[in-house]
Amino acid sequence: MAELHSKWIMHLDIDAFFASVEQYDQPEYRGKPVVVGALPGNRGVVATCSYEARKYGIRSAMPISEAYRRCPDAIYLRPNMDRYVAISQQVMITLGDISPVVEPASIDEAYIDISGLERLTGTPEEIGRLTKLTILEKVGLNSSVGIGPNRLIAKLASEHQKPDGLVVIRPDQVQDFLDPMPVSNLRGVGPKTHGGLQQLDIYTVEQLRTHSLEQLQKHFGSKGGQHLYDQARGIASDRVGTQGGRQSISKETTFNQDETDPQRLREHLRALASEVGYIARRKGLKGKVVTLKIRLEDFTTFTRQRTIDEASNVDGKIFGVAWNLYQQSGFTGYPVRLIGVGISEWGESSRQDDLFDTPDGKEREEKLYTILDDVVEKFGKGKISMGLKKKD
Ligand code: TTP
Ligand code: MG
Repeated sequence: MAELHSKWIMHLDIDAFFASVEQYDQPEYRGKPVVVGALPGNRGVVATCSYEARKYGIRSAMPISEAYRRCPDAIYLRPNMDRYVAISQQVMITLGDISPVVEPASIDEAYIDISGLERLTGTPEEIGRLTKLTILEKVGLNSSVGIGPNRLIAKLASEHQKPDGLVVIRPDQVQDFLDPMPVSNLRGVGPKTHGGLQQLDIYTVEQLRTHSLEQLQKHFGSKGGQHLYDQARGIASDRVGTQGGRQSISKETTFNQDETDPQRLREHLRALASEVGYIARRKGLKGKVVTLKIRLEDFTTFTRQRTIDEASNVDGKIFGVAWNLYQQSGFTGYPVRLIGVGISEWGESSRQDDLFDTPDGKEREEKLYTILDDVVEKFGKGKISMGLKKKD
């Protein structure tokens, strides 16, 4: 009977998203190294690249000059964000045909609750296969799918066999799946936490598991320690749906002319942090995660996040972390089109995620579009299309 109540969460992520769209639109690019981002000879970075280009060691956020040094013969393209946003919507709507409970997590990834679909559709493996095939047939893109008892396992499973992966982890396989993984695969393990773990000689999840909750909390704070402790045991949320209430508070500035002066960026960040702090205080919210957002002149967008020891809505604290993230971002000196700062993961709010209960038909579509709006907002479609028109 227990089986009846167990949850199956699926995570889907499109392979080399921007580059795959380009290869789909231009068949002559297929099977070749394609790099989307800045053009060689300019200052800027790689947004993403095809798997053929990854063989040369090219990666997201790498300076374009370095990518060019590694593979001068690659096809270098500027991003076409309007097209990617349109395709993203197609992906999300197609996923809505598989299950009514779809939560877009970024422009090319989503969590899907597939619990209870076994009777209709088949085993989790069959649902995963069908999903990949449907996305390929309807949207034309390859994806990687992970399925597991919760969000963490689903996400790690989809990352496990990229590209074109399909990995299903049953509850009794979770520990064997996690144990050999480097701790850097876990959520919230940025450079700081990673350094702290290395100092404790913790490199794998199995090693992490030998440390008590108290030990981990001593080193990584009460929340951070708990999060590591839980993840090492495969404990995570299995909720999928729209989030109840606000997920984050953020403010951003778009410059008329790309900004490179660190002092001016610093002043902007300080002002933005103050606005964020002000709104948060009015709402009675404190965030545990500070996010810095940077958009470069080619519209590629990068975020850097840090979890802070104690949830905060203090301007100076938010600014301090954001500025630090900027200094360590690798983007100092690059022309910046937009800079933003936000806080999320509320530390002092009892508001819980509100699962939407399998709505159907029009209502379901409306909810999907509402979620999509959030995705679009995150990637700033309005500004992107205006900017592209101006430039092209
Ligand atoms: P990802 O899913 O992280 O990367 P990807 O789809 O290109 O490759 P894969 O999933 O196979 O590893 O990101 C989705 C898209 O978002 C990516 O195609 C380009 C864009 N992007 C940025 O603009 N900035 C970034 O820092 C990253 C990582 C991606
Ligand atoms: Mg992807």
